[in-house]
Amino acid sequence: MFKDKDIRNLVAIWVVGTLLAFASAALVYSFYSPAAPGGSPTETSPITNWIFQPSTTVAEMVRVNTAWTVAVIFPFLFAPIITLLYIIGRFNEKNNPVPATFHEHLPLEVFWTIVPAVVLVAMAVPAYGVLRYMEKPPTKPDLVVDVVGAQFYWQYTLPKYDVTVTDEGDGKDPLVLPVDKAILLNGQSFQVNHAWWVPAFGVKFDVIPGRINTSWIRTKREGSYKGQCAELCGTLHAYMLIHVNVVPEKEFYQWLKKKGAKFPPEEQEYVAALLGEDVTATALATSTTTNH
Ligand SMILES: [Cu+2]
Repeated sequence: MFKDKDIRNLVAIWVVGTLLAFASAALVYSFYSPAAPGGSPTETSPITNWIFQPSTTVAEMVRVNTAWTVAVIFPFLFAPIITLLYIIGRFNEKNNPVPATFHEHLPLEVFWTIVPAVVLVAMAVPAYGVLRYMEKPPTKPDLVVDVVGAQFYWQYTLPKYDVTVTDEGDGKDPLVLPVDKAILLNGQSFQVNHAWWVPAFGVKFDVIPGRINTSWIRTKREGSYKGQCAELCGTLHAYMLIHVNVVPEKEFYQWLKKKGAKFPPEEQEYVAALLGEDVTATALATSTTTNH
């Protein structure tokens, strides 16, 4: 017969299920513990080599949101399984020869309608906050990068400097970006849909022929970041790897220079000073080129 003791046991089971859920969330969260100082952000231990250290606020928010979602939904994994095992043991024919005859239980029906509804809201509200933040690109970006997906490589153009790089997936010609700058990404595609996905940036956005999709990043740490096309786009989809080197501003300008960048007039003096060059020589060289 169903007794008060059974109610107590079932409540205990759900409490344990919830605790297990929060323990799982803490475990998920701990996998992302910040990289050691000076270590590469993509350096991972064997157990976490499928996870990248977050390098942007967006990626951190995604990480927290993942742990929170796990904490909220995992009771619904653990508790019903333990409940089922308890009921199989406690109420089988041998242990419970005279079954109870009651049908329906209004408070219980109300309880298990309201609780999942509350859980859905508890997941939706923070997730929507993250989504709104990641979908709001900076109004005055420090740098604009055109990201073009092709079959089967990535091409990046920095229109301000008239520099284009092609990442064939081998990492020989990576995209180089300055650290801690608001960077707007304009995504396009030549033939078919691709998705530019760099987990450490918390960015995965579709690049689609005939339209421009935008995303943005502001990285907190220097390092070599890796990503991958995340849209099944054809035979060599798996080889559309992404390589992004995030470097200090000076190194970024050195890279631009090596790539034959055309610096806009208002930036020339700043760049020359940063790179420790003779300002007048640079200005002279520019005026000579414009005269021709
Ligand atoms: Cu692709």
